[in-house]
Amino acid sequence: MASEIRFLHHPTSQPCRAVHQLLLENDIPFEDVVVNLMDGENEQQSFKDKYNPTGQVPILVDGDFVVWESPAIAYYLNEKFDLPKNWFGGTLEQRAIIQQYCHWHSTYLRRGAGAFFYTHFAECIWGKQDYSREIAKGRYTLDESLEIMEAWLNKTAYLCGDVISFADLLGYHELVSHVAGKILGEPDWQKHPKVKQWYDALSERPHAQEVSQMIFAVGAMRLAGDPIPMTRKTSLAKGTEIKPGVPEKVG
Ligand SMILES: N[C@@H](CCC(=O)N[C@@H](CS)C(=O)NCC(=O)O)C(=O)O
Repeated sequence: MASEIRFLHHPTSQPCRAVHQLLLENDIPFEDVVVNLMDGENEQQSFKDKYNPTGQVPILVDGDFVVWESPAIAYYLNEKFDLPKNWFGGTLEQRAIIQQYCHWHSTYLRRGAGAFFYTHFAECIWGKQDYSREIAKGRYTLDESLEIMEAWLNKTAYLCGDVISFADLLGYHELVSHVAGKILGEPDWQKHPKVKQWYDALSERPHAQEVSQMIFAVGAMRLAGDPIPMTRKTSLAKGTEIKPGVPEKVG
């Protein structure tokens, strides 16, 4: 019997949660491997050599085969386990639109993660300083993304049509972090009612809450003013930095 696939992830990570939910919703058996992003396990050269040169999660290991980047992992699962057609599209057009979303997601909505990262994690890593420019940049990208999502959701119930696809899990879990960290709230929902309706529907899906437990706990800790025990130097959202300059404290 083939050995189980291994899913390397961290529950605070948006793309990890999207893949995690796909695995659970489809009853795919897997070994659950949490990578300790908090102390930089993923920054060890041995980790990068073995799994992913970027040091990021999620990562999927299937025997000798390793794949990273959440849409690529989800696509691999879709093909390997012959998942229902809704996840990656049943027609050429649906497949193209879902791919379109995945590319848009990583260059637009994902970059908005800076608003959450710099509000809640940066101080724990680099100490108190002015992160307002980074937060503003993330916030701007997030607002633009919400506008685009609202327009899509005005036409169809889900981001890529009338059935749920992997695009929805990606988009949903990106917003979950912002909700947990109170970056997004009532004024945003009022401006984007279709996004809110979609977000609420996604929240009702099996496993949506289960995979989001830790990010809500982390959001609550930060809002209570508690520091997160995180010492590593790299960003949770690489590429969101306005300038790579890191204060001396990092040492
Ligand atoms: N484009 C990647 C993004 C992955 C990503 O941003 N992973 C973050 C967690 S949310 C990470 O592993 N960060 C660790 C680090 O940068 O040190 C995907 O979709 O899989």
